[in-house]
Amino acid sequence: MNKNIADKLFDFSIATLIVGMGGTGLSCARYLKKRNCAFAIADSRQAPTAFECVKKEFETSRIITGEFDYEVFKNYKQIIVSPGISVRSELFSSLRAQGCLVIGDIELFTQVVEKPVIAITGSNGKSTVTTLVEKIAQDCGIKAIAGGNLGIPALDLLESQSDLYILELSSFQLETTYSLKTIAATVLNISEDHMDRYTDLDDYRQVKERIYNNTENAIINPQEEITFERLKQRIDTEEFSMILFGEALSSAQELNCEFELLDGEVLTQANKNILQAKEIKLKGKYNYLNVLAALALLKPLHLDLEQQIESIKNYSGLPHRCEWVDSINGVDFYNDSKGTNTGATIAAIDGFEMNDGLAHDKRTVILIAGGVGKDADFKELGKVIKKKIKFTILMGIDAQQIKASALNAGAMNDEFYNVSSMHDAVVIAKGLAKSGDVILFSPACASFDMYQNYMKRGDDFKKNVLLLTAALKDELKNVS
Ligand code: UMA
Ligand code: ADP
Repeated sequence: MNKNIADKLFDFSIATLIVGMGGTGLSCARYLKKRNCAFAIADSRQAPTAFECVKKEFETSRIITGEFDYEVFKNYKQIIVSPGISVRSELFSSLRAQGCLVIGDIELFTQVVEKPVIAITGSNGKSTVTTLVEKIAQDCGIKAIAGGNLGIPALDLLESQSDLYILELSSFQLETTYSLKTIAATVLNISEDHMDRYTDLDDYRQVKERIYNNTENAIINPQEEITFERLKQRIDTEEFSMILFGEALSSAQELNCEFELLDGEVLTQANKNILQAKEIKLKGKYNYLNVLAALALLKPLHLDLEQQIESIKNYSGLPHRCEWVDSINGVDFYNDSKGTNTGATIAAIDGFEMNDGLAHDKRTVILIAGGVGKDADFKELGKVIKKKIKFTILMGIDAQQIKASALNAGAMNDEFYNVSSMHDAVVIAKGLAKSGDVILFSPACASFDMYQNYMKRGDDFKKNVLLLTAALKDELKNVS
């Protein structure tokens, strides 16, 4: 941690620059206005979407659009940068060198929040765990609210005057956070993502690990070995406890996980069975681990176990995460549009193996994937496709990279189809499917080559599936 920055408090009497006019920028502007802190707001787009709204709502503030200019920015001694903008550029390095405080909205939130905070990061499962922790806490009678990367910007959460804040944090947000204090924090898992913003996987991992600075309880899956080892080294010099969750390992590797998944079927706490996987609506091994992580994060609150278990049983997950869409002629369609990196898509594919007890040599999954790969290495996904996928339908700008990785792993050329629209992807997938097959849309890529965001992309998949299944159901009716 950079001690100098962590010790520096935000000063509401100094004119501040907000960079980025998206959800984060607007939330910061509203918060500073409420605190009577003067600010300017900048966006590198000439005409950002929120421009008119910003002009109306913050009429006395300076609005700066177009390419970022050091000569303009250097007039501000405090800058709050939105997560989509990298602070590793020369511009921000120069500003920091001038003594300028460059932070993100999470740092400001941290400095003003007065109630306990739980923080969650990781490459996959963040939103699922964050919303599950929120639901369990609420069902146990706590006034709790979740936000951050999940959607509601952190500073907006303060309006709710909650007693517990649960933050989903991205690596981008952690880059500009210095003094976060939490009662529990976790890096759920690490797999390649956002490689267009980091030098390598360890650079990305180390940014994620900042979430453990100043936590009372570090929650970790010991199978995330690099992070686990680093935490073990820190425990001698920093004051925190470690709470472990994960799959039960062979006795030789016994690590004493307090929250454990036994044989992929039973969830235990301190060696006592607390829940059967089949009682949980979320499916797949990765989701059972998500449940264990949620319980571990909540442990410091000493909630009633039975109430927590009831709450978990009633949780049916978020849309766009392995969401069942429809079924026709024995073929099920699943929307996993939030599968935006290879780790997520591999977990989703493996989830079907767990759900139905299907051996993948039967290869019943037809995968629709592709989009913006964010400089990812698709090698592992290629191997999984070769081993476990019957046919793969690809679209988007990095489609060919996925195909090349699978071919390298030994997959056959005639198992691949290239399409340029979601409509074609769905129709071709259905044409290839036999009764008992699953059509899984899990792109392993970001959406912005074809869609505004992953939600619009998932909605388009669902729309196309439902149009197709409605037409096929009509046909069946007419025949009978
Ligand atoms: N902008 C510039 N210059 C740039 C890049 C962006 O001026 O070089 C401007 C854009 O023109 C736009 C604004 O910045 O007006 C957008 O800011 P932003 O990209 O930081 O996005 P926000 O709307 O503030 O949303 C952010 C998170 N987005 C990103 O990290 C990219 C949202 O996470 C988060 O929900 C929100 O803050 C509230 O905390 C989304 C996301 O995609 C879901 N996150 C990534 C992920 O989950 O993988 C990290
Ligand atoms: P995030 O917020 O980190 O993107 P989500 O909870 O939204 O994570 O899940 C996104 C996708 O990641 C899911 O649809 C699923 O494919 C995959 N996923 C969820 N949890 C895990 C996990 N623990 N490990 C690996 N993949 C996961």
